Amino acid sequence: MLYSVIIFITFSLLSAEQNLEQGFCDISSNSCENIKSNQKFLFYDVNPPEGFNLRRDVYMRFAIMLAEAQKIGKGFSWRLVLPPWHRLYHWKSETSASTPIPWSVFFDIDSLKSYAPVVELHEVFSKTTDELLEIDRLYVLHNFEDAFENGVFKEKWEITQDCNYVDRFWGYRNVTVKEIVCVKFQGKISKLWELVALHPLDRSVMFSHGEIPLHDSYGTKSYWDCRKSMKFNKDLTRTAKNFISQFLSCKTEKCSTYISIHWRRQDFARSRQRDIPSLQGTIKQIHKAIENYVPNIEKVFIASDASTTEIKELERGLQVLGYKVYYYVPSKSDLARYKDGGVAIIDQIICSHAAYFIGTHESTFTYRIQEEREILGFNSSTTFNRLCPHTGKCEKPSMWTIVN
Ligand SMILES: Nc1nc2c(ncn2[C@@H]2O[C@H](COP(=O)(O)OP(=O)(O)OP(=O)(O)O)[C@@H](O)[C@H]2O)c(=O)[nH]1
Ligand SMILES: *[C@@H]1O[C@H](CO)[C@@H](O)[C@H](O)[C@H]1NC(C)=O
Ligand SMILES: *[C@@H]1O[C@H](CO)[C@@H](O)[C@H](O)[C@H]1NC(C)=O
Ligand SMILES: [Mg+2]
Repeated sequence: MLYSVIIFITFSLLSAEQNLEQGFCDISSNSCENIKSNQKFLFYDVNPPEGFNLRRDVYMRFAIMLAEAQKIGKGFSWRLVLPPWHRLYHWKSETSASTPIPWSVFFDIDSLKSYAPVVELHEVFSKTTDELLEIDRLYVLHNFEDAFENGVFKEKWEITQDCNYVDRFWGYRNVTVKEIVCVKFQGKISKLWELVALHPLDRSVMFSHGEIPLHDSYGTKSYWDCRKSMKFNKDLTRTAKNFISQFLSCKTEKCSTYISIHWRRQDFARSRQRDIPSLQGTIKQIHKAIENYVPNIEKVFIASDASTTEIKELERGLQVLGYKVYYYVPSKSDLARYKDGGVAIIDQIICSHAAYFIGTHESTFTYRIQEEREILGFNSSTTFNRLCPHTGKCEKPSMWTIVN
């Protein structure tokens, strides 16, 4: 399926190049400029309420879509534009509120580029001679009302008349679009090539609600190759490593000196009370895990979005049992530099290197730590552990182990 679509795209690319050789392209648009550089741009955005870590998964779907197509298509010219980070629901501090943040603040762009053909939006801006960046076509994706037709899930899409796109364009006012197409969509992400192929002359397309298409295959080698390329920004890694060596007495990748906990609170504690323990329950479970699995450890690192009051209470409870408790509190200047997103990543890196990790059930923040530990080569039994509710069942987390 993917194969036939790629052939179609290659054809359309050829015809555009022939047009160029014959010396015409649409002067009224800036497509001449783009044809010259022979690059086409694929933009996307994600449903505004989604958090940082779910967005990382959406990125992987698109990055894999382009990387796989690039493997097959000769002269592949699409570039994935990294959508700037803007006004995320969980980002409460002032430093994160104002301007859209490029991916380089959080990730190692060279490493991303080593896996997939990606560019930052500011790189696209710098190639745009007009004052306005005008995207050729925006596909606004939305779900079918009923995912199951006669009880079966079928991949499909359908162009519809109406849909809402409240202009956001990652917070930029100087980005706009020529045409908007509304599409009901369900299925794997590579199926988006069918939409792209509808208008072979488009040089730039955008998909809104990028979270709707699914991974072509989750947990495969391609998945992990892409995941491994998502290295963090070097400053963030250095800051996390300094903390680990200074406070947690470890200078190696796989530490044996501390245990780490991701204690997800806030909206999670409110909406998923049945899945998480009380504060006292959390203390007991940490104590029990240490006794059972890493009895020589006395240092506990806590990553959490809890209020300071709650964290202090957890700290006191653990201190009473004889543990030393650590958590990362950014200085004012670190917060200004790394923003809420970077601070959360530093928490994730510190959790990743611990001898033993306990996460929060079905938190994507926890999932990303688990993947990081798989990449570091920890025994999976030290990674796929969760805090359990006070009563009722406590299913073990699914083990998504690495494929090299
Ligand atoms: N610094 C820090 N921030 C956290 C921590 N846990 C959660 N957060 C913040 O809260 C956000 C959590 O949202 P998501 O990234 O979507 O992850 P999630 O809400 O746990 O998972 P889902 O809602 O199921 O997708 C993070 O992006 C952080 O901004 C933590 O341990 N440390
Ligand atoms: C749009 O505005 C931003 C600043 O708000 C600027 O950096 C960027 O270059 C502008 N884009 C274009 C195409 O002029
Ligand atoms: C991983 O840990 C488990 C439980 O401690 C142990 O049984 C298993 O042998 C370990 N696996 C490896 C590959 O070390
Ligand atoms: Mg979330």
